[in-house]
Formats: sequence, structure tokens, C-alpha cells
Amino acid sequence: MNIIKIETSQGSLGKNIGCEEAPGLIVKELKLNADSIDIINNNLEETNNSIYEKAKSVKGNTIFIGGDHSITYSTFKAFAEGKKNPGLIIFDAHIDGVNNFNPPTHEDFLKVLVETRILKPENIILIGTRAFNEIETDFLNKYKIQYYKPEQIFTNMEDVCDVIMEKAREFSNLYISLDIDVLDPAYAPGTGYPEINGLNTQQLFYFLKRLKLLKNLEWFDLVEINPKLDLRNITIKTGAEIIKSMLQ
Ligand SMILES: [Mn+2]
Repeated sequence: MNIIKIETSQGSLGKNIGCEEAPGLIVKELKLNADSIDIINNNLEETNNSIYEKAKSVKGNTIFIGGDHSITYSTFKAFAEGKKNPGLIIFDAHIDGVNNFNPPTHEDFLKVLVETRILKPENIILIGTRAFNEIETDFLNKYKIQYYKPEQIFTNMEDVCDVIMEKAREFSNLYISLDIDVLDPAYAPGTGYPEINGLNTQQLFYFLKRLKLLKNLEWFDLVEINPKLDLRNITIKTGAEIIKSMLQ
């Protein structure tokens, strides 16, 4: 398994500065060796190119540790190349479908992937969605994107997971992206856009344990952890457990 740090908060519009420190701290917590991607200071477009080029050269199963969520635009773009029917499962409180512009930021990356036809909307599964605004609700409806609110998980977790697994098996290749704010801020306070009423840690690990069994799962990323906003290192430790669980 490759582990690659992407130490940038450039795509966070200045709202999650500090999340560039998470990859180093998580890797240290786990005492792992990890590769890293060159970040070009104050240049989101060049940074995105650097992420894309490096990701393209990766062979085999890989974990990326960010960083803000804009990194998933470049890593997924590299992932999708030459693949028949790639799919993306995203754990996130947010939809990240505000604008379609270049370079994509952490609140736009999903819309850009869809509207540049890198990712088929029917091959997206959002989990833990709970921050809705008009623009992004229209985006979900327009493309009929599948999403699961926390309430559905609280009341019917196993069935929701069954449905997601069944859908994900149709993808030729699977990428999972995990924004830490899918968790309730009580479990992961160190992040830029906390949203109450999220998943708890046990629920998240239940999903990861099962999704890991999917044979088509190849790439995984963890994003939006901000050590500067953390309390007693809880979010870094949670991030480290997530990475550990994906390595087992
Ligand atoms: Mn988010």
C-alpha cells in the first residue's frame, strides 16, 4: 500500500488553514513512512497539476492524506484515466458542488469532476450529507446524485450499507474519499466547517470495515483534518485510526 501526504490547504479558500499539517502528524502518530507530493506555494493551479502528475505515476493501492478536499479533484482525475467505469464514494457533511471553475476549490471539486465528465454522476455515492444550500441541492437533483443523510444511517445503518455495497460493486474501480467532517464535531472537532448531527466514530468504522471488503477498492483519501482547530489531539488520533483501519 502506498501512503502519500498532500500537505496543502490552498484549496480551502483560506478557511481551513492548518490542514496542511495533518498528513505529517498522522503519519508520525502511526510511525509510518510516507511519500509526499510537491506543493507549489500560493498557486492552486500548479499545485493541482503537481498532485495530478504524481497521482498518475502511482501504481497499486494507495492512500492519500490531505490536505483540503480540493486534492480529490486531481487525484480522482488521475485515477479515472483509462478506466472503464470508475466510481467515487464520498463521506462528507457537504456536497462540494458550488461552482464549476478552474482551479477547483474544496467546495467545488465534485461539481467540476461531474461537469468536465471525468466522473459519471450515477457513479457517485455521498454518505453523511447534511449541509444543504440551494445551489448544491439543485446540483444533486439535476444529476440525480445518490446521497444518504445521517438520519438514514442512524435508523437503518446495515441496510444503507448493503445498498451502497451493491451499487459500488458495479464500478470497475472504486475510490473512497473521506472528509473528516462527516463525523459529528463531538468526535472530530479539528476541522474548518463543523456540522452538527453527524455520524459517530463507531458508525464510520462500521462502513469502512465493510467497504474495505470490496475487491474493486483501490484508492482512498482522508481530508480536511485541521490540527490548529483540534482539541486534545482527538481528530488527529481519529485520522490515524482511520488510516490504520484502511491498512489492515
Ligand atoms: Mn466537508
